[in-house]
Amino acid sequence: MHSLLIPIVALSSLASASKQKPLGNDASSNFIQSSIYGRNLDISSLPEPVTLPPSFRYQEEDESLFGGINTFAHLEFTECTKSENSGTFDIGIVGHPFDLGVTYRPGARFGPNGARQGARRLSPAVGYDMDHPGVNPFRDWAKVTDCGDLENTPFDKLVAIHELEKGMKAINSLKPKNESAADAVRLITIGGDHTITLPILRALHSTWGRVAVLHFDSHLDTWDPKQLGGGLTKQSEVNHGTMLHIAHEEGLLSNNSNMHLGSRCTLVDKHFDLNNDLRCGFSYIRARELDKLGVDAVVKKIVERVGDEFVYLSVDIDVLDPAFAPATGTIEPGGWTTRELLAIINGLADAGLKIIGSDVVEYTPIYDNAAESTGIMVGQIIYEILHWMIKVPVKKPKA
Ligand SMILES: [Mn+2]
Repeated sequence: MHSLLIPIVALSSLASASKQKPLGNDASSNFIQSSIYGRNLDISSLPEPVTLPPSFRYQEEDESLFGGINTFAHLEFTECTKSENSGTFDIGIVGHPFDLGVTYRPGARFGPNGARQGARRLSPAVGYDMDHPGVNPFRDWAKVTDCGDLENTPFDKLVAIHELEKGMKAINSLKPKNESAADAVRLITIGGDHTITLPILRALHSTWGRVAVLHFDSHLDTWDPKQLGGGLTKQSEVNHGTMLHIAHEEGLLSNNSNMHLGSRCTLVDKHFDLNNDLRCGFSYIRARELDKLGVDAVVKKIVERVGDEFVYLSVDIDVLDPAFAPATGTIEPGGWTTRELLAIINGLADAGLKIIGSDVVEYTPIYDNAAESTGIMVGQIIYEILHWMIKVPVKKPKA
């Protein structure tokens, strides 16, 4: 109570002082009179409920930054797996709370909610930014929604992966809201460990066919299950280091246009890992090459390789240096900065690469710091990907 009174007293004495002794000319006097210092501020006279002045208010449908139930960037929630919601949105943010496929630190199942917490400061009401002049990706041609998280069992890895695939297929079968702009809904998935890319690619295959995977990751994730996990059981074969190998074996990947970006991992074998990676249709740009090439040359190399193919973007946040993304399962020092990653994604959007879907995976909130550095960064990456999808509407291949 006491602390509340002090500023009010201070403000009123300032106000009366300015009335008695106007500062300078009339203009500056009017300026002060029209500011909060020119009035006798009396909290008891404020209208109930207290509301912000119009310049600070969001549109009627917006939640305030702290009001309502938390969704990604305060977007509307849609039950995207339900067929009755066909034609109601164009781009969905969907969570996969799954981490049964990790080899080191567990906990990525809490990533989707952590990312929503990290994205609290983003909102359709303040959707413009200085790097994308004139574009608010939440209020452009596309209706963007938060689809919530997909059900999956914590008791059985293979069943869970099947459930994720089923959920993604259900969403993928919906018609978009703006069919004149794009003829399929597109999804940005929040992981979850990196295993989830496999059920996603399986679900998208019927719509897009083989896709070029742009894989931002410190690791290769094309390891042969026999090499990583020993191939002991079906359960052990599928994990967050083998899913791209399996996706290749299943014919889900482009023959020769896939790329790893930001690679710098340890290898199990002197030759086998890289040979198998090449066999799976990947080339790579190592993390350390960025310093010599620069962002523009990296973008150019990617564009030349991918060309006109449909692109699936998979961002494992361990592509970043642990300084920027400490809250992840399998850390590798020596990675890219957040600014470099965002600039590369922005460059790919400007080049018009045809992005058909995306995921941002391996965020494990329990290892984040008190400043939520990693969670906020995940939100920002998704915002950048959203700009890409808005900029490049994609048509399905003709049957
Ligand atoms: Mn990975």
